[in-house]
Amino acid sequence: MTKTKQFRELLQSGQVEFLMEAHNGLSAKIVQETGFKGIWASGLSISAALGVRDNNEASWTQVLEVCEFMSDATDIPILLDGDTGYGNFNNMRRLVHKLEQRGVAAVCIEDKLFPKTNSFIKGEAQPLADMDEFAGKIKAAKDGQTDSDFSVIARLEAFIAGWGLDEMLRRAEAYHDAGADALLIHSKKSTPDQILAFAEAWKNRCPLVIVPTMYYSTPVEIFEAAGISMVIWANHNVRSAIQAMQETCRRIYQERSLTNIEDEVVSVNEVFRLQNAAELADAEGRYLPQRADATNAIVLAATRGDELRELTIEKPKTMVEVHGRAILHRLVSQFRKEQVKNITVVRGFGKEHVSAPDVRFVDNDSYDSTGELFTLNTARDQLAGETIVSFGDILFRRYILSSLLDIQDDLAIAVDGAWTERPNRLGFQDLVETSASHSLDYTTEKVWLTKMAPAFEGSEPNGEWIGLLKATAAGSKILAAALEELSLRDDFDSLHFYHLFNHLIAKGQKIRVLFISGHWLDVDNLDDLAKAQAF
Ligand code: SPV
Ligand code: MG
Repeated sequence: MTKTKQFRELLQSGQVEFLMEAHNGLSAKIVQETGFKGIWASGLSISAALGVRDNNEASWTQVLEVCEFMSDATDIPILLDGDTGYGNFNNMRRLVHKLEQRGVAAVCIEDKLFPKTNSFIKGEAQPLADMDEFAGKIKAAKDGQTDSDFSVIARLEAFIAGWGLDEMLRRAEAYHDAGADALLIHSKKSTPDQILAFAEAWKNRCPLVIVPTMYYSTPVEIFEAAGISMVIWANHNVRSAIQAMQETCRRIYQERSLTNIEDEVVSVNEVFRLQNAAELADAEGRYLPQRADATNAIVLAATRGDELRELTIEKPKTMVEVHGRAILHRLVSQFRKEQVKNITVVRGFGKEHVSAPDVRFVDNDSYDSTGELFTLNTARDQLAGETIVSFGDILFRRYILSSLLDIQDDLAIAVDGAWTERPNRLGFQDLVETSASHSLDYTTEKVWLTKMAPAFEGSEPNGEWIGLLKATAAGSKILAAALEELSLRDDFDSLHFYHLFNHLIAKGQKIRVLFISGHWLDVDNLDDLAKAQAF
């Protein structure tokens, strides 16, 4: 049922109904969760929550924005306290138009002058609107609505301004004739006398709405017996929020600690629940590319790094420090940031000097006489599930790893398309040829590895592999099987990664290429290390 229809049914239900005040999306949601069937978007509360006075200091569009948040957060109807309509009949009909667009079910306007003041501040001193002018405003609002169920309520302020029942009835008649769907009878007395006298005289000719803020001790049965249609609890959420915030602030300020307050405020999980964080998590499952729950990493860190000279006399290059932090530790922390948690490091040279928190170690004790594939093979049983394989001497920007993790092809490698800007390594690079060259003209076409080699003769490579490989769960199985096959070769001890990739390509396996331009380096020698300090 539309919110406008829900509201109309509340007005005409034949029993007393209640609206509870809200002043933002959060409080509106709490009102709805509690079980209330409708919301009073209070001018006093909204202005107070915005930190301004209830004197039309917040512009009407600012109030509208708040209403939109409240409406988006809830399914029950909202009655906006529209003050005096923020201008004349013309402003009023535009307000109605905008409220309908934002899903607000009804508006109430009071017969005072713009800018108004809250009824409980010097009420008698506040001039009333000209009755006919106000009736015209009501008529314009009714004529302007496009949804026939939208409700316009005329609020009478004559009692507040010190007038008697006769003036109230005279005005009520005029506003009723102008088309008001209900009348809000306001009183600032501590007893309900004025309200009850009006209700008796009015004889139920249209629904009556009341705001018992000042005559709060009156039992609801009295209103029921008087035939009141709707009671508004007008400001009690903002008042209770103020009290809670004052107390919490005072305690934290005085105690300089959160210890004692923690049990007295809601948990952050309650905040997330009210924000419906669960729905977003659900939607992420439907709309975002899915990463495996747990990704493994194998870091190949067996080699010494002879060219780093005195820095690797005892420890291998993976433990050489860049800005006071071992390369391995940098790698491990980057993996953790991307939720790659199960990390295996293959050690070799200086293994007793290789350490990192919460990682598993396996050792290639014949590191001196074996190559990359042998080292990887040492950790072959870790090639299960989604896995990153990384050299232990590289540094790279975080996006490179996260982009690689987003790729869902079985095998993917990061390739530097700007490789010619790197120093020549005389045959120690992993140069690649790809199905298309690196281009800044991003297309959706995927690029695949066609060959990897330390040197190219007669053709130009398209880039250099940076030493990062990602395998999906299926890709890990493919890698493990290929390693097993290659391990049967006599020359397995001397094989490199390019042998593995070319072997896979020859078997028809596709290996996806993620092109990057720089933003990484490997640390092979002292020059590299100097560059790494500036990385
Ligand atoms: C409000 O809640 O802003 C009202 C009701 O207009 S009262 O404060 O009682 O005037
Ligand atoms: Mg108000």
